[in-house]
Amino acid sequence: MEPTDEQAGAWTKAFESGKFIRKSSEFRDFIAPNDAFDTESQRYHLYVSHACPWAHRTLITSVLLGLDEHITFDVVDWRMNRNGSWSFNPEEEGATADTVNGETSLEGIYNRAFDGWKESGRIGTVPVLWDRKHSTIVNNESREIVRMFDTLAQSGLGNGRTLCPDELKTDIDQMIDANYESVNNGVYKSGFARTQAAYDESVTSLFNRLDELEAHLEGREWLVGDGKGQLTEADICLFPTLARFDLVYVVHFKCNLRRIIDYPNLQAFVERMLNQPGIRETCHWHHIKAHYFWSHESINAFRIIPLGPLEGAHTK
Ligand SMILES: N[C@@H](CCC(=O)N[C@@H](CS)C(=O)NCC(=O)O)C(=O)O
Repeated sequence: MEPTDEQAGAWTKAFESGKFIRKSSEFRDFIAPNDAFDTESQRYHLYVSHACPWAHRTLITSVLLGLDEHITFDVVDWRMNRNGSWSFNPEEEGATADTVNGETSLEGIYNRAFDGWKESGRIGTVPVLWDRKHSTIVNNESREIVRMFDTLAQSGLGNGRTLCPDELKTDIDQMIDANYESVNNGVYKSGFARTQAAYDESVTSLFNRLDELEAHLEGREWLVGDGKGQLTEADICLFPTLARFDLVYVVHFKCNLRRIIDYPNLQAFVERMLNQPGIRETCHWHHIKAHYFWSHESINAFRIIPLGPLEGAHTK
């Protein structure tokens, strides 16, 4: 997807002001019954990094919807190379080979789906949802992959559960939107800010939103729904960021006004999520911690990985 002139202008302004700008995802097809990307078992394959909060959303969704037997996945090495690319390294604990296409790097997957990808200077991100049938990428935007997994589950492949009931869809989307810029992307904007003003702005809005969420979760278990709420996509989209917060973002991205452990309701939310069957197994703390501190030389030149913290989601 090429940016419009208007977007390009806005990006230039944001770049000059020292702000971190996330590029939009390129592949935006959807799985739908009887469509080009039909709902079929064992047809789709995920490429993920266990370090990546966006990819983590898709694995959690697959587990909660009981899609594990229907969607296969491979895991890249936690080391992201200097140019921002991912590779496959089955020698690394918790990582795998590319079992579908036999590529050694994620770039190879993007190149298969998009002729001239390598020459385009783009960098392939995780997660990637691959279609074995058409040998192409269906989608590389986590929020949309999460939503289309619900479609797969509704077609009878999953355990009968939905994480996006029709009556809650508007509230779920509003909650995901409200957390995206301030929290999910907010930690990155804080960490990669190149001016004091850009950093101050991101950290302030990040913690304002965390304060709001702390208040919102008073007497509730989940973000959306009546009473104590019910587990939905809104929780899945927030959790990976909160789970990485004390372990990585507080130090590495300088998000240090408070820790999640200092927010009783947010900490209880993280623990509640970790206690859902199968979710703890999706949290690979070594991949998470080592990835960030090792990969971002621009903000951690000597790649020193801190020893702590002693307490946090990773110890629960
Ligand atoms: N909007 C995408 C963002 C995905 C993303 O940025 N993934 C990161 C890992 S956390 C990545 O692969 N980055 C590679 C790079 O930017 O070089 C989504 O939500 O799926």
